[in-house]
Amino acid sequence: MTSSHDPPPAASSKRGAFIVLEGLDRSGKTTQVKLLEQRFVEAGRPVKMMRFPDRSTTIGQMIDGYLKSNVEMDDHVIHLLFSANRWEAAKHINELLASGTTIVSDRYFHSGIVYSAAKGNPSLSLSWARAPERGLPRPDMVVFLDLTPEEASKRGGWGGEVYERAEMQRRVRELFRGLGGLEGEGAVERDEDVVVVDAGGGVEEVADRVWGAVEGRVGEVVRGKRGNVRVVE
Ligand code: T5A
Repeated sequence: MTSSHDPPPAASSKRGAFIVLEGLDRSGKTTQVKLLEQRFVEAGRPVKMMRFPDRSTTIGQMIDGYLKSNVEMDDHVIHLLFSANRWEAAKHINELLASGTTIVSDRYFHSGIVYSAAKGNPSLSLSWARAPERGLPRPDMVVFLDLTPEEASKRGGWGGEVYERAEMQRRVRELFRGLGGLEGEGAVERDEDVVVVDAGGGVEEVADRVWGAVEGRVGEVVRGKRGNVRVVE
């Protein structure tokens, strides 16, 4: 059950909203994306849940092998595969949004740039990492579910994949908080699409915070105030 805030407003504009949830590994993204999807379903609004990486494609299977430490790859190569995995879905994303379907996505390109930059490879900066993402459909809002690596690691199943190490997760969190306008360690330029939401506490409590963060933006999209889908610049 979802509630405490108003449901998504009735549509007066044709296009759907594009909302992305980001966060550390095991921060509760999948749980919250499902609850957000349910909120739209209950309101009778067309909605589609997506997740990146999409491990079902050929490229996604290569990514899966890397994440499970079955294959080694150069940092730039795996970065470009993650990006290619989004480009595989770009046409479908645009079609869904244009047909009025709202997309709620479990990770998207901000994970791509932040996780790669968090590796500390001097030839893989945030700006280098962003280049292959340029031209992808741009989300209307990106919610970073903020949880400390210590709290995330207490949740089930942490530690099995290649980036699930405390130091890596700490750097990822700092970069995301920097993008969201909160104090981070390095000079990270504020990204106006990113908002930081506290992911601590119960599932329903977090769901209400997420909806509180996105409902205004969803309303703007359905009232036609945000125009057509823009692209990542
Ligand atoms: N990556 C990804 C890149 O490097 N570049 C990219 O471009 C992209 C897209 C895999 C890795 O790929 C990297 C980032 C990652 O390291 P993934 O498949 O999304 O990415 O893997 P995870 O982030 O680990 O995804 P998970 O599904 O495992 O975690 P979630 O979705 O964050 O968490 P969720 O909802 O499954 O919950 C985890 C556990 O916590 C419980 C749940 O029941 C579950 O057991 N839980 C809570 N417990 C207490 N309180 C709450 N509020 C809770 N919410 C959930």
